[in-house]
Amino acid sequence: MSVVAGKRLETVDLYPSRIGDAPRLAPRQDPVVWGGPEGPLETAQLEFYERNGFLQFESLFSADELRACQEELRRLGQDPGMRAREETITEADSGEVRSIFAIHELSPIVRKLCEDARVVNIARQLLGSEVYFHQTRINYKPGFRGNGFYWHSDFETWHVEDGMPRMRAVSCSISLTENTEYNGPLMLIPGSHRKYLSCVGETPEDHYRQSLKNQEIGVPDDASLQALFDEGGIFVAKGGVGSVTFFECNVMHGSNSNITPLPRSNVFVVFNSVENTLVDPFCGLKPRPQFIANRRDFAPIQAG
Ligand code: 6CS
Ligand code: FE
Repeated sequence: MSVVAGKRLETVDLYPSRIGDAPRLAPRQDPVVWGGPEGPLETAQLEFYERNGFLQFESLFSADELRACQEELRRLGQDPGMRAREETITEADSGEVRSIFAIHELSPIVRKLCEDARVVNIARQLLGSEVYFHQTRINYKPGFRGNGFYWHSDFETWHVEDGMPRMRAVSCSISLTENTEYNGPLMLIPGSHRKYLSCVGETPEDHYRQSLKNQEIGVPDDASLQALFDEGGIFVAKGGVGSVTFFECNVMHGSNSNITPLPRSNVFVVFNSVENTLVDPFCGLKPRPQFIANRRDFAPIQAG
């Protein structure tokens, strides 16, 4: 339920999920590319993103530029004070640091990267508006015992648990380490963003305490995943330090665990359109904490 100018308006739920007793794949009801030719992306890139739901840039940043961020990643990962904070999520089994959320609030060095014009301007063009941070995080995926992330659509979670109304957000993954075929790179199903999978299974209270370590609710059933895979296959977002992958909020993605000695550590920045700010969660539960879903600061990012 959202309230506008004192009137209680029912916010229509265009993307219900976790309420039925059977999964359902339905066409998305939103554009994929909201903007036009104004911006850094060429027509061919916009068409590729429209069709596939992602765009990869081999070296949007140089390795030299990311040295300070890599050092910050090491410092934060080893800082006992950081470990104790609610923004830090640890691996269920090894206890190693898995993610640090709201990283743009906790590290001016990483914030500068998140606000870099090279990524903000691409997000503005894809979303057709000014943008703000919905969520930022570092996913460490440490070597030897870095757990994976099961297949999911981010939008399904952000809609149901955070109250994100429409599919008008984009994630940007910036590689701080080599992302190889063997150390748990991001995997995407091309074209899966064009269908919305309504999942089965009720959202538990404080679901994030479990889902950020190992998501089991709001994930695709085997038959739906098979159908999406049969249609689009799997793209593996391999890349060196400084490679960047933009992926649409509803694209089905996941990543395997990492048993190699090589960490796969990326900064993830989620840009949301300022026209798509959060309303009450559609699951009817209390909103997730601010460090996971920004529902306070919708000021447009001033790109650096
Ligand atoms: O729930 C979320 O917002 C987080 N969960 C996953 C698996 N991807 C997006 C985000 O990090
Ligand atoms: Fe995700």
